[in-house]
Amino acid sequence: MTHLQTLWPSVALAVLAGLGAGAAWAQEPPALRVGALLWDRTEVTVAQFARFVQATGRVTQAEREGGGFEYVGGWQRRPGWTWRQPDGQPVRDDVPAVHLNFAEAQAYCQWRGARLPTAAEWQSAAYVEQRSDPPAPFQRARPYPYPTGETPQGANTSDPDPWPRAAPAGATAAGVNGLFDMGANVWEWVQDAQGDERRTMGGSWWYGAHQMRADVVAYKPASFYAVYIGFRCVRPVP
Ligand SMILES: [Ca+2]
Repeated sequence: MTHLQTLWPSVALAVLAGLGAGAAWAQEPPALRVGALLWDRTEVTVAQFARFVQATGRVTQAEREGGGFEYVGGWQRRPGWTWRQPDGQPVRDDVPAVHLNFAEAQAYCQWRGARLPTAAEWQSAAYVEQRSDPPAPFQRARPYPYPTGETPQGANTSDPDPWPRAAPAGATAAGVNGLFDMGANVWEWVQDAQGDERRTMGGSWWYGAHQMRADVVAYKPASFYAVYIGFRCVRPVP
């Protein structure tokens, strides 16, 4: 590979930004079209959330309150565990941003000109293949029991797999509609409310594959934050 080819992605983005396409556009995370929406292809990462914090100065509730939570025979607060360091240790910046409550997830999406999906939108994208010519084994218009397809294979659950904790973006198998980690890795906040609680979708690396299924209904207090809860954003197709 030549030096020029190696530089191509960053040069292309820098040139486009310089031409007035806009830095915000250049920094949009990879997205895929499903129906009328563009979906973040992966859960929002530490690197992506860092841009929001850099731009807004936002300090999260987990940071203010001394760290996020992990479930070990009950919810335990973990000092120093925040979106910057989900497990309290320096990490690569393409793991999911977690320890974020519903309002923080929503604020991030709004900053990007996007929003959190609804549960119905999320389920449509996660379980019903909508690409016109999907790669095998996926078939257009077919509903699947798991966001990974007919089986949960390739997802990051608590079942044996290469990832003891959260997996980096794009490391697991691409699922229905080409999206990564709709099933497992981290739970994903969506808009649907029940009193002071908000719904979370898809299960996480802490759970077995059953939590990835479409009939699972899970709500959490909107002000809660934990090592297993992240999110992704959607926006209308321009
Ligand atoms: Ca997920």
